[in-house]
Amino acid sequence: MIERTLVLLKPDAVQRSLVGEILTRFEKVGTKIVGMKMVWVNKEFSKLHYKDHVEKPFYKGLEAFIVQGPLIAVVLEGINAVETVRKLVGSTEPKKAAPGTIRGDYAHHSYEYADAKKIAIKNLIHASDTVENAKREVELWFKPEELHSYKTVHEFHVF
Ligand code: 3AN
Repeated sequence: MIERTLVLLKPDAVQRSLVGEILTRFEKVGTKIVGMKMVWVNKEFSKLHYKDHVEKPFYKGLEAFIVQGPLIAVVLEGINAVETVRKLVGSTEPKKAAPGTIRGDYAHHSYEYADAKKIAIKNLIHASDTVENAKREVELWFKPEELHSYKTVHEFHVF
């Protein structure tokens, strides 16, 4: 039941200075940061990360966006962390994301607008969508020695 999941605070989150506020959301709900680093990825790495999307029409814009500046890669651990984190992040399209979710509170970009401007949808975050993808993505982004096991002071109440 205790899972690890990959979260990326994409270049828009970094450049809008939202890193602290977004990380606070995950810390408040009690998920534990077990790995974190700033990375500026290239196109080759983007293709590995988004391997299921490379053939899709929106991939070019998505790639241009993800390589455009540094991002923060985070591994979070918690009870059903994949599902919990996706719930906090909200729907892929910020316009539709519910208030209270990260995308719903900090963005309002739409597919229609992004398509018309031929740019990627600016939705601040990537979060692994399945336990299987989480495992693959954590291994892609982090070496085993970059991930840490430790106790938080409030673990007694959360786990
Ligand atoms: P999520 O990140 O919410 O899991 P996915 O995995 O379906 O969404 O898509 C990966 C990324 O591709 C999204 N975060 C978004 O940036 C982009 N994307 C997905 N669908 C579209 C679309 N129809 N038009 C433009 N960009 C898209």
